[in-house]
Amino acid sequence: MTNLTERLGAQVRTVAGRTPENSTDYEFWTGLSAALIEQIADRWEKTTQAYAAGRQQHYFSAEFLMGRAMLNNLTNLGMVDEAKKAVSAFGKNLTDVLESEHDAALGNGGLGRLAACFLDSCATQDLPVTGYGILYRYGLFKQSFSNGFQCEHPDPWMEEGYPFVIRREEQQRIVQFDDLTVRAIPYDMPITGYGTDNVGTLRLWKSEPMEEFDYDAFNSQRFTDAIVERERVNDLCRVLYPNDTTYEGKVLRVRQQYFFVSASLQSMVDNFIAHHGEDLTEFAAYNSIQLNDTHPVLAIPELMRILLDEHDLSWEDAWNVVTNTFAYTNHTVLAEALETWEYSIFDKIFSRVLEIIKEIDRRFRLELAEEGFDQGKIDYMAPIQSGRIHMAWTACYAAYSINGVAALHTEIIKHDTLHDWYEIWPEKFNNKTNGVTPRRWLQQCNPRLAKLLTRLVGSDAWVTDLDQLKTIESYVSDDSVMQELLEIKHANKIDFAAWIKDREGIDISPDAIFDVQIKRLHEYKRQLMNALYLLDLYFRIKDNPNWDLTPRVAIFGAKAAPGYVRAKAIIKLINEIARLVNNDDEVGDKLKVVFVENYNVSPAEHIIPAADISEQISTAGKEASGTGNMKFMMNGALTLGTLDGANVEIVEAVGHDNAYIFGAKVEELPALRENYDPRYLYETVPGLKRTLDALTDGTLDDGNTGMFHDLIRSLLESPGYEPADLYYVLGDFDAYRTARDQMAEDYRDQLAWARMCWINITNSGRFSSDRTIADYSRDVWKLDATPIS
Ligand code: 26Q
Repeated sequence: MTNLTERLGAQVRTVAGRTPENSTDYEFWTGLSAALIEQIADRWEKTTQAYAAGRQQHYFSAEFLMGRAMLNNLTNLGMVDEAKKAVSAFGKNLTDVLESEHDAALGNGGLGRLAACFLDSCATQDLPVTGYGILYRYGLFKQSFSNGFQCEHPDPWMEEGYPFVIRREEQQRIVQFDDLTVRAIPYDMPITGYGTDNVGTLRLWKSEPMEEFDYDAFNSQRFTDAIVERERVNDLCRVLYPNDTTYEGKVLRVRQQYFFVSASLQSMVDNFIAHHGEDLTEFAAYNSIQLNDTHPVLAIPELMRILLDEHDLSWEDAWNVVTNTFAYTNHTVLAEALETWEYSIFDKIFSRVLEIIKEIDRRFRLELAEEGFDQGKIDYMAPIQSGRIHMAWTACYAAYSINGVAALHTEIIKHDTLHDWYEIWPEKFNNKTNGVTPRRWLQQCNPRLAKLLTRLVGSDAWVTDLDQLKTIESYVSDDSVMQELLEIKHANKIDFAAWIKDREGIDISPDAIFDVQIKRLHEYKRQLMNALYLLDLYFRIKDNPNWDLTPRVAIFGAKAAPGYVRAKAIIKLINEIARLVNNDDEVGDKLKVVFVENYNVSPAEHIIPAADISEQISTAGKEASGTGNMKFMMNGALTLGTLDGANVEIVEAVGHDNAYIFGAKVEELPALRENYDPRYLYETVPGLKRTLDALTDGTLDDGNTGMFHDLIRSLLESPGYEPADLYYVLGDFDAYRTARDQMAEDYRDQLAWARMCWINITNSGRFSSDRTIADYSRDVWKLDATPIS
């Protein structure tokens, strides 16, 4: 069959067991997915075979935050219009069908979404790169609010079937723990690229019991033991850990890590032997592995184990392979996020791996002692230290490349977090500023703007070469184009207002400034400072009911780790502020506060194209890069932010006139901290006292939990082990307010505003993940493009 309508009809019948006319949107989604897989099957196999024969890159990540797959695949294959027609032939609407897809939320936030953008860019550039991770049965928890408090619910995202992963039964491997043996079954997801026949792969591993049923045990008194044993294995991949900052030493988590790296390495080694023979000393000539943070660092001792125990290499030969195979990306400078594991855990569940780590540690100590380093330094840097295994230290020792994710962040790891390693091995360190895919984050989520860009560029070349946008920067002085840009943003805001009305039941005016902060909830990201600004603004409106201010809508989206009490308090606070503000008739449309429930990839695709302001207000030095900041920029929102992470490079690209930058700089903070007195600011900064007092004087209600008192305490009192207001919220508050007030004034001049937006859009080229991947590929991975046609 050639016609998509016919194929779709047949697929829907197969899935639904009834006529397409009476099938649901979700059944259409399933049917359309099947038609899509059918379309790419042959090319996918051809790509896999082509990549298997040459030098390959492998991206190891505990998280891939893929979001929805359908629109991305349809766009990449140039099938959107065809799909629209096919779906409407049965009286359905493609938008509804697309909206019925679940998000694959196999990640927490930035790190997992970065991995997804990278796969998109690798496929688009025909690069032989494969992703490896875990097929979690439950993705990141679903969030709901109950009386303003966050509640968490499981997300069984593929329970109703998910056609975009294919089980590869015949490629299963066995992963051996001391106390447990499991089968690892790969589920492969095709990764299509834009304008190419190549189809890459994301390989997600699922754990299963060695035998489906232990019949002997079932047929005896040990029936329940057999069930428990089965569940122990199934538990392995059951859930994604929802912490994205504070490290938690859970045994199940380290099992997950070992499970997926062991299975992945086995399949890589087998592939090497099949194509290049038994001499594994050549392994690194054909394979390189990027470690997405420390979560897959166990791959280092595990590859040693495979080479030593299963292929009889000498320690020296094996270590030579390993140190030419691994590259490590660091994503954080927060001390509490650095992964270390208790020695005794390793001893219990993979003692052979521990033995190997001990030998790595012994040789490390020897090597440094020979170089004349003092014992204190050696003890600090060694992989094993006071009964704990340091994953980052191990990675730094073994990896041939160590990179940060934005220029500022790389400087910080070189001179602070990892400075001892930098002193010894400066040549390993490099920067790879993050990027985001312009396919999903511009072309697909903002079709109106995409159309304008294509018209002005003269083609869709910008979709795979975002630097092309620079060539249309000069339209900044063409008022009719600027007018068109304003109309596009306005139309996006109308769509978004309807989406919010439907989802949250709140009316917002598309004429207001849409001021957005969407990201995980963390104290360093300072959603609290944003909330305090809104409360202060509310009081100023109440003081001055005739104030002719530009109407504002503050939009939040954020999940808090379930155990992060203070983050959950901030969510409750924002919801209470929303309740206060949104129900005050005197305030009306001047200010609305919206907290989007269950923020995820697909809500982001609705929010970002409608945003006017991108809040990027982390304490300087704390946000490694940020990637939301880049998505907003591409869609013509202005950054209101600190000089942190990639904001620094965004300002470099657009100039200070086209962003709102405020607050303490990273190099100023130590001196500012010396005599820092948040209580004095509380007393003296106009409006601050009344705003903070409102948290505890009955204006806002924390449901008698005491959580708002705790927030105040965190700002004003030191618990002893850390200073008061660790994230400098009160220190930056006044500068933040000034910048944000100024922004709202500037918004009145719409043409001038449009020009700033245009400069942002047309200078966003360097924040395409295509640029990031080209950099990795050239400097670190040493890969050649491998087009199949
Ligand atoms: C570690 C141990 C145990 C359980 C969970 C974790 C864990 C899981 C996820 C630790 C960290 C994460 C995620 C971190 C993350 O998303 N970092 C962000 O990475 C982005 C991509 O580089 C950057 O843009 C952000 O600045 C950074 O915060």
